[in-house]
Amino acid sequence: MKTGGKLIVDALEANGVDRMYCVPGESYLAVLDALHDSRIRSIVCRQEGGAAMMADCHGRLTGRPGICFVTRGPGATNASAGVHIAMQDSIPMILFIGQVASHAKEREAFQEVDYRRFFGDIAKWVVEIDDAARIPELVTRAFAVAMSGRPGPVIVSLPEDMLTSVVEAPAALPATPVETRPGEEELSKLEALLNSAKNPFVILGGTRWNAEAVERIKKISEAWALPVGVSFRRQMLFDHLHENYAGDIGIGVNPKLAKAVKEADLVLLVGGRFGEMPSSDYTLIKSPYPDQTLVHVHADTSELGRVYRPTLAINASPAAFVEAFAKRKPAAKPVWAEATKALHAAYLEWSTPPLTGPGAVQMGPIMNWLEKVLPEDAILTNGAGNYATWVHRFHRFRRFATQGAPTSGSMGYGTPAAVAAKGLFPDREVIAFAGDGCFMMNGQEFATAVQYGLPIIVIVVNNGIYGTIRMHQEREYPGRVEATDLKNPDFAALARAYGGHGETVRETDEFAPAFERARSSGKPTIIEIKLDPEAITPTRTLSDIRDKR
Ligand SMILES: Cc1ncc(C[n+]2csc(CCOP(=O)(O)OP(=O)(O)O)c2C)c(N)n1
Repeated sequence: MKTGGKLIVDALEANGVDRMYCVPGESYLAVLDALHDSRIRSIVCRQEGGAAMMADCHGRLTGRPGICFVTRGPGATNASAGVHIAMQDSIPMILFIGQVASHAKEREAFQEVDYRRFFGDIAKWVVEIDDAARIPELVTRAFAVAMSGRPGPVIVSLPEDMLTSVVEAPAALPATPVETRPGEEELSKLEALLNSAKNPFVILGGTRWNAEAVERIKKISEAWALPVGVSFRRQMLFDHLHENYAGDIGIGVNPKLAKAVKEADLVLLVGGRFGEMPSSDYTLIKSPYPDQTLVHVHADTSELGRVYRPTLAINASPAAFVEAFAKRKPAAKPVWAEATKALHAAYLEWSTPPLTGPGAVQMGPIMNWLEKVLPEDAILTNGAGNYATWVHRFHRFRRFATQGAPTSGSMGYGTPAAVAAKGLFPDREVIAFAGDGCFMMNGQEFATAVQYGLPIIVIVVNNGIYGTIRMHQEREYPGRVEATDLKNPDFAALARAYGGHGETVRETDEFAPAFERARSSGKPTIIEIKLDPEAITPTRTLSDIRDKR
């Protein structure tokens, strides 16, 4: 006989969980009590949005569901920011919510929310467990749903009286992973299409990749001399210094790369959905009928034909697909080999930062310096804002599990994501990039880094504005600035107030020593870079945009 709380913790342990991210609530005290005697580590956060983003980054870097616990009502609604990210990004995650007791349900009791309706459009599955005896079944199913097909967030609602009830229940068994493999027939069709193509192009995206799969797609690209691009914020899927790497197809795509995708006769899309952002509003590949011959590989049948009608649909996870296709070799030396090299040269040129720009701090040389000193396995995280361009365009990602960036374009992600990443990989360097606006959305999780002794480095690129929106505002409504100016705290002092290390960079040359001091401090650090708001993009100033120069 066990309590519901104990059964939850047992089911988590059976599924290999070693940590969970939470903000406590009186609604799930029975789970916290059971955790007290378990091997699972609870990482207590400062706001549920941050906790859910940590769980998302956990899922992103490990492929296993990140686990998050929050309380009902306000806890759940705060956490929804992270749930939406996991949904759009196809990340496995499970959010457990303490729910009101059964006798109070349907009366709009204190903090009562109907989670099936609230999360209806932003979660993969929502379940409320009314009978504690069914916890082993339903929690294990939550793992299976979160990880299978197109991964995503699952919500498990836990009525308070269910958690304290004492029942007899079967022992939980771990979820059995489902692999989706391509058939030989599809592989032969793809082989034939590639053998008759003139200028094919490969796009990698989505999730259900791993380090081995990333190595395999590299070998495939070498065997076939294929140019490879990555979808928006999926840069960790291909070594940027490999001679077949063509660049990232995201916001502000390299025009030469966009042209290559548009003019390709065959596009092999592995894993991603190639949504609105990477497709430049469905112009690089037209929806629903592409100009190119499209081969779409996806682990979920419902994604095949949803946005684009493919010539050939292959229902397989990226990892299973590359394993199977690695055995196929070209019939003759590919005619496009030289074009592939030219695309990489274009990428190298595109990813070389400008050395000058307005103001006393130049981001170009700072990025160049970071490229020299950051190890290949460093993990970089960010949220949303124009500052992210510096990371996406100029950081050359080399390996799998080195990126934490939401394709949903959510601000506030970088700091909590870095906390989760550093906890998972304490021996690796973890750098969060944030704008001043972005940092202030979940900057309180810096306290979590301090509490757990996780020496992340947060680089706050402070231009005193919600820069992206100011840029759009100046372009669409020149000179009519409204609601985009920010008065910020002293970020270095804020870091010190939290118990971390703080640095302020007012000139370019101050960055390198500040970064080295951050490294040797052994503490979580904020490095504030005071960036001139005119430096709104690597190549254009705010005034240029306003004056349409
Ligand atoms: C949660 C959330 N709220 C609002 C937005 C809209 N938005 C996109 S970028 C941006 C401004 C980002 O400002 P900052 O972090 O200071 O970076 P900057 O653009 O100035 O480099 C805003 C408000 C968003 N993407 N996500």
